[in-house]
Amino acid sequence: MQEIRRNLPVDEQLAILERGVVDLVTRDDLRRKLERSRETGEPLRVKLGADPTRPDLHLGHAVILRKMRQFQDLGHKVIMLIGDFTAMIGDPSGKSKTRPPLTLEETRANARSYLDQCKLVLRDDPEVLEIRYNGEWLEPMGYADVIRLASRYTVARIMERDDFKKRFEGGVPIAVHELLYPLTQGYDSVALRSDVELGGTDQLFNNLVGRALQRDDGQEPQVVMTLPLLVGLDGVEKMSKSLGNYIGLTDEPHLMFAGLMKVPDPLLENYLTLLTDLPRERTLELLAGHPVAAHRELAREVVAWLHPDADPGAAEARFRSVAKGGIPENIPTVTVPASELNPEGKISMARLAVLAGFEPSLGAARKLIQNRGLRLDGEPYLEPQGTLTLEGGGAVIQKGKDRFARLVPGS
Ligand code: TYR
Repeated sequence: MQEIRRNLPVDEQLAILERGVVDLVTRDDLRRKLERSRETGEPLRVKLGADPTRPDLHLGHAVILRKMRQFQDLGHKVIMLIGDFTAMIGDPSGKSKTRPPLTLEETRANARSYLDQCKLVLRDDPEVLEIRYNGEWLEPMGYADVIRLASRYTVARIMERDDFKKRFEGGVPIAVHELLYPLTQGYDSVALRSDVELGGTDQLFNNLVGRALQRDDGQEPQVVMTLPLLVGLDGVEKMSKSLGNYIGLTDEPHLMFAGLMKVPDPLLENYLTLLTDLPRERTLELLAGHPVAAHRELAREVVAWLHPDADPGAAEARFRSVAKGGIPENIPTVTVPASELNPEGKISMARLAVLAGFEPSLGAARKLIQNRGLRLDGEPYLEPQGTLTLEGGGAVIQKGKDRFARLVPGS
């Protein structure tokens, strides 16, 4: 792992930190804080908050985590703030309706998986990583404290926020606790004395509230830095698990490679800037050349970054053989017990797809076949009710482009 480079000249730090950034409030404040940190040797405290409302991260999250990592690489301290308390309120940012609340157990389990995945990108070193939970200061607050917090901001300013305005004007209910969310997030910055807060562009409003509350509290206001929301593989919507247009942070190397080869051409520049360290000149050179070469370099860079221990050529080799219609080596083997066979020694293809873990139920498996999503030994398989006799060598079934299983008869 690269050494931490502390106390670089401020201009060099700014050049690294400003890459890919959308909003920076304000650049002068950041410069001043970096200058002071160089004089005192005191690192900046850089906050990123996350409500553990879902367990899996994707490349969209990686964009912001990379920025956190850049701060760490320069010797600054990043604070991963887990919003175990705020997750119960639910951030209304960008939402058109009230979110259902989560239980404490759900948020705890999500938080564990979340932190494990963050460490794929961040340095797991207490000198540059602090992990905190906002329940620590929010849970003990009493009613009087909450009223005092609420008195520090006006309804007019809260209603300046676009999503609240739209809901209000459209007659869609806004519960009062949702109005408190930005204040709560801002109060976290007061509690943590953060120097910088990072977030996606959807967090600009919330993070500016933090600036105001810190100022009100006599602290120096935090710098607010936002990064673009990565557009997903559909080329339209922001990357999100629920829209299915995502590449997971823990996807296997060959799946990640295949996903990155599918990035729509107009998004290449964005992905190359936000997810690799390639110098600007190299990015421009790639964009001027053939898009397949640009995709390949993007895929190589990202796979090498997130799977540093994997064989760098293997993901690509597997991707190529699958792209040519081949069947890769090293696919999982599933043994089909004799008890699964009917009296004629046959088994339904739908059942095989379930045994291979492609689908959760027979109904879903039949639908997969109906939608032409299943292949048998490389050929499309089109009979939802079809059956098969498993010979000694077994059969290879395939879902979509990249999922395979070899099925062999058991005893
Ligand atoms: N509101 C942020 C989000 O939904 C998460 C967050 C929570 C950020 C608390 C900061 C904070 O103090 O992504």
